[in-house]
Amino acid sequence: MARLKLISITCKDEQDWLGSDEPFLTLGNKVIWQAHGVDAGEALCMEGLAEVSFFATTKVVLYESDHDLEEGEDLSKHDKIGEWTISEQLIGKGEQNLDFVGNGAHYLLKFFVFP
Ligand SMILES: [Ca+2]
Ligand SMILES: [Ca+2]
Repeated sequence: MARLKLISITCKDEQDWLGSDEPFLTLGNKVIWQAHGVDAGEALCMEGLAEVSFFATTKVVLYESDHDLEEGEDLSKHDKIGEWTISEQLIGKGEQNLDFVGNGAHYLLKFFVFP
């Protein structure tokens, strides 16, 4: 088992051409974080989020929404920015950085993996 602790996400490039972004992050297909009105250059703290336990690996996907999220909807309708698989092999390796680049956007996620 491992625990994923998210630290922050920085918007380096917005997905929407007009206005600000509404990014959200899923872990194992469950929405665990969402923000509204995000502009390039903004760094958003995620340290208030609960740690998430996982076994072996977990998939993290970043999307940008153009309409309100609805319970149980098909998340693939949203603009997907990128996805990564986080492994428990990162335990004890210190702060990690992952770039999510796609659909015209660029976000940087920082996190730790603890035992
Ligand atoms: Ca969009
Ligand atoms: Ca949007």
